[in-house]
Amino acid sequence: MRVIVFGADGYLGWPLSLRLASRGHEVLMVDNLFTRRAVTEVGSDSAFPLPEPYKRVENAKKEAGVELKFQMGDVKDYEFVEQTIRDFKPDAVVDFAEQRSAPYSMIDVYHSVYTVENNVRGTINLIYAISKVNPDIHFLKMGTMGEYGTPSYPIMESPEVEVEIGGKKDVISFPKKGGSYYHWSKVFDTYLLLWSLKDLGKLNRVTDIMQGPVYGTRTEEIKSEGVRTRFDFDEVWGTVVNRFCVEAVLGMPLTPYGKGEQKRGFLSLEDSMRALTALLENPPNGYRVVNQIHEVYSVNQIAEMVKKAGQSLGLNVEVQHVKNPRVEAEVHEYDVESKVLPQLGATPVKRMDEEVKLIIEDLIPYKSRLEKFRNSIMPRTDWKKGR
Ligand code: NAD
Ligand code: USQ
Repeated sequence: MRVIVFGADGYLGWPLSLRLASRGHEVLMVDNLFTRRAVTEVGSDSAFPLPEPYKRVENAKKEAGVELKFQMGDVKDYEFVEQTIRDFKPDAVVDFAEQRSAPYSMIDVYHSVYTVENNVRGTINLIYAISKVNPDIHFLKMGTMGEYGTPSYPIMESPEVEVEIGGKKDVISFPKKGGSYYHWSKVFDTYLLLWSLKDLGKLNRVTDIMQGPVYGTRTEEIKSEGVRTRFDFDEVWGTVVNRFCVEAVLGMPLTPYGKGEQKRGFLSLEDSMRALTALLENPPNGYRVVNQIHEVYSVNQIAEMVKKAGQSLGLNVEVQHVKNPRVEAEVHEYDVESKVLPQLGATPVKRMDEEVKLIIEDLIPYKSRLEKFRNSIMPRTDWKKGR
């Protein structure tokens, strides 16, 4: 296959590019390096040093024997997007090129507007460009499990559902409720994609993935420092499992927010790559929604796992609940249907309790680098007051 990965400099885009290229696919990586700048803006950096994109491509060849191409560019620029797709003639387009931090989207009005504009504009540009160049291109769009919110009804793996309102039945898009301006931007992406395919006929093949938070440092291709992916841990960009591992290494108490009983569906970086590759290598006819989660845990359960792993490596790990800066349910149901990936044989090969130990082992040699960003770790971005 020929695949363009938009957002290829990021946590998921880099390992996916490596995975696809190592399986013999031809990959064009595109990124505007927004995340690098935005992480610096909040006073932090990736845990592992991140070479410039062209250097990363060189390292991939030298250290992993993998051939990649990188192109600087912005998905907000329609002419660039259409021309890139026209020139490369992809079979599939992957879209990771979004502002992906919920806290970043809650800092103030400028960050909220930036998030929604960047994400929704990029999605509409890609819809139009694919439609104009070749509507048969498979559009693999990364959404998020947080689009559903935390409802008490089961979260079906279906784009639509039949409802009865006022005694009349009809079919509507599956109900969604974002928990941040970021999550709402993803809800809008999803509804636009479904409508553009179903009602407008602009696209013929879409996979819309509802992914839970990803954790981990390693994949089959990432075995040396020059090809590591970025790894965020500050209060704005770090996700919970990765943050807890850094807190453990730095001897800071782990920070479950509020009661810590909030649950999410997690997956390891390696399992995420396996699932994305299976979806790309098995494109749908029409619209396919995929709930990409493997392990459902509460934040308290994760804290216990990281504590145990840290202690087994000789670290002194405490857990200290902090006031929840977010507006979210801290106790809720989480009944998620996930059939598509098991049907494709993409079943998980990693377990969180084992992986967190490896993450901590990978981070320990970078302790003095992490120390420099210690002040960026405790939560400061409050959903109601901003930053
Ligand atoms: P990331 O921030 O590390 O990567 C996103 C990349 O997109 C960055 O390199 C950034 O520079 C680039 N980008 C942003 N706006 C762009 C634009 N306008 N033009 C070109 N490039 C642009 O994030 P990630 O963790 O790799 O997430 C990738 C995707 O997966 C996102 O859509 C995110 O919402 C989704 N997702 C991530 C997770 C997770 O746990 N990391 C979980 C669920 C969903
Ligand atoms: N949390 C803590 N303590 C912390 C950090 C987080 O208790 O120190 C809690 C949060 O309150 C939340 C949960 O952990 O309830 C998950 O938070 P997170 O920061 O790990 O993840 P989130 O903000 O939801 O966003 C991440 C990615 C985003 C992706 C999303 C998947 O940044 O791109 O869309 O995970 S999901 O959560 O399923 O929507």
